[in-house]
Amino acid sequence: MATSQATAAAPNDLRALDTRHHFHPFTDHGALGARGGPRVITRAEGVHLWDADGRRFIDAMAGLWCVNIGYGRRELAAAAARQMAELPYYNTFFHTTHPPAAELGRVLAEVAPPGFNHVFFTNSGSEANDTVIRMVRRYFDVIGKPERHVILSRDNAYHGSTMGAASLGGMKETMHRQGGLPIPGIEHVMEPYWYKLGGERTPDEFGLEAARAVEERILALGPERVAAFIAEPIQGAGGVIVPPDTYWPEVARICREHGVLLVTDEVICGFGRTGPWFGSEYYGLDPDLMPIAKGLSSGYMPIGGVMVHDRIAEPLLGRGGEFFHGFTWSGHPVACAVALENIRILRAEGIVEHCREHTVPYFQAGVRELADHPLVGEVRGAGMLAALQLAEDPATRKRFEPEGEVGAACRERCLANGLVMRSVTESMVLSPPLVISRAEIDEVVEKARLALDETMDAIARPAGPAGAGAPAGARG
Ligand code: PXG
Repeated sequence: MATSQATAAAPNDLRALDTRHHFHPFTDHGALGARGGPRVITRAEGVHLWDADGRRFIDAMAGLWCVNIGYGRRELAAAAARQMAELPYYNTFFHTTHPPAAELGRVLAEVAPPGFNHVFFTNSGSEANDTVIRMVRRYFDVIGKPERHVILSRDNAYHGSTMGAASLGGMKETMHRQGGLPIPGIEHVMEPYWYKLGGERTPDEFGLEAARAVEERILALGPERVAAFIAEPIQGAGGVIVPPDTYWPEVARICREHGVLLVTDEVICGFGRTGPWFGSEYYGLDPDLMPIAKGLSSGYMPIGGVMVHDRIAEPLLGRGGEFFHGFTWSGHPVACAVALENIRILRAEGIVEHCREHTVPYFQAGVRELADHPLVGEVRGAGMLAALQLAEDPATRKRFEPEGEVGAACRERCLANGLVMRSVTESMVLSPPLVISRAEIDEVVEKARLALDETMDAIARPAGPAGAGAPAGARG
């Protein structure tokens, strides 16, 4: 295999270089320096990663919830190379298109639920969600209801990091503390996180209560002012929050009754992550818009988009005139070619269906074996998403204080054992490639148990806090 200049350098030289020049996303650089600089990942194949020191990790996060097809599919590299040689770039403005954008639009309409026949291309999930804000407001202008501009979202939601997407997000204690967020016209309601917020109520009671919080806010604002409600079918970065069964049917009813558009953020849930192709299908939802990204290209190229239902597309395209919105790379030909090849392989090999029927039950049963661990208060999940909720006292759902330390310690124990599993405060989250095998799932579960045991030992040891040696941040 050809060795690039970067991978030829010694790991410590790379760490030093990186420390000198690289401003990382969501990173406390003080903490990064204290641990001696970043991990340097140089190679990946299937569900495994290798670092510059030659250590192997099993990637139970599929990168950042995105490498659905697994690493190392040479066909995707070949598709990119072919497209770069043929037409590396042209734009989709000014009454122009090119074969990869036109074909990807058709293929997306085939895999999406009925009625989703149009896509607006972006380069990321954040841009997709910024597009949602502009598109939803434009839609209500076009249909003569310009007062419907408020968008509802949820506490602790993650919808991206641009000004609009971060405002849609509900990360109040972190993201909204910086830079004057949220922007006006965005409101947040309770998330359906039973373990944390459910108190004495049953999950079903709490699910209804969380749904009715959406209705209460709509009524408080005045339904004639509310444009849309945006939510992930299952919250990912918030900690894999699977809502109680009562939640989604009630939210869908509420949106319908009050004329509020339903936007299901499919950036993580799309492309087989929850079992069916889209998380909306998992819950039988009938959304109006679906932002997508991540699994669209399995992370091999940056690309996202907003899938638009006919009932929204028709007024916007038919009588909306020009929508003053778009990006240089909207429908980038190389990104579209790679996404096309990704979807072609997912379909040709039946990866989504095989995963749903064979891998999901094995994965969900495997992670649920960890429910008996004394550190685990709850195991939740659906499809190829799961979370181990750590708790100081599982019997009473008592959470660790301060929030995040034990999760971060557990994450470090996972990494030390060659497992990539993220922590979101006290939720250890999993989102492996859809192509993971049963033996590899066994490896994940085994390593996760070992990390839990070691975390438990570290807490029990009086000298040294549980989080010692872990980065200070709760994100990891
Ligand atoms: N929506 C959802 C539901 C996401 O999870 C975005 C939008 C934004 O996508 P882009 O492509 O702009 O990043 C995301 C992204 C984490 C983590 O730590 C999660 C994401 C991104 C980075 C880190 O879990 N999700």
